Amino acid sequence: MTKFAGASSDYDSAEYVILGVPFDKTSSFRPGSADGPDEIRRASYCFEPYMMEYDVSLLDLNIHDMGNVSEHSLVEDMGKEVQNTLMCLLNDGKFPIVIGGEHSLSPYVVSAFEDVYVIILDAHLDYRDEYEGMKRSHATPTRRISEIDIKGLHVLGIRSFSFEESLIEKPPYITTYDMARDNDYLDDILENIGGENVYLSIDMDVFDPSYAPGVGNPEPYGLKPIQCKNIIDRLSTNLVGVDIVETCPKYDQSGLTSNLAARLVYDILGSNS
Ligand SMILES: [Mn+2]
Repeated sequence: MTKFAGASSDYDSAEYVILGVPFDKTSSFRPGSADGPDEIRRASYCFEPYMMEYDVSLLDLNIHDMGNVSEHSLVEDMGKEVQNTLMCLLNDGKFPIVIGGEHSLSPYVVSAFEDVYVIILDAHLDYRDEYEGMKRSHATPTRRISEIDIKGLHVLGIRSFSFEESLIEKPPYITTYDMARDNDYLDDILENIGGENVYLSIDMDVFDPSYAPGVGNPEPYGLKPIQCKNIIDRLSTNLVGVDIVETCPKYDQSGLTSNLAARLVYDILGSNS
């Protein structure tokens, strides 16, 4: 397996640990995100290790790539392995960077943390209680995360939800921000979070499909990559873990989506270090 660029540390000395989750079994429209982790690793060699905006080199950071979790047919089995692995990582004081894989993995990752705010970047609200008969699905992660004991939840980039979701009364700590129209959103969120720990989940479909065409459910009118980078830079050392999900290489002929996903990993490392 190709390791993520610059991930040359052994586990014990690593501060950051990259974990792939090659799972897409609940994808309803365009499956293929199971190939995301390895494609993002390949794309990671596109960039200079030195990150000019942070004045730090990837090669000076302690990063370990522990490879992928096993392949599973059932979302519950994938979840069990992801959650157990994350508990070990957090117990060992690591900063996990989880690359997917479909969005169903995120609640399992979040449930391993204590006392975090969660920020989700996604085109879709994903607040259904179940989808196609499944409680654990790529279409329900926001709902499942809202049921975990967390400090608060902000969902940004939303431009799609179902009629049924529009009728559900959402807990007051869930706020959705239309980033294209509300420029004050980030100040509000940072004020709400204060100096607390933040877990960030990035669904690649939050970006406009012109920047990230290779996703399961592309949704027009999305974010520019620089908007996401601004969020990462503002969160910076508040971050304690991230996932980057839904990169689907089969629909990514240009390679732009895996390229952007890999660059986000660089930015998270650079901004947090
Ligand atoms: Mn989505």
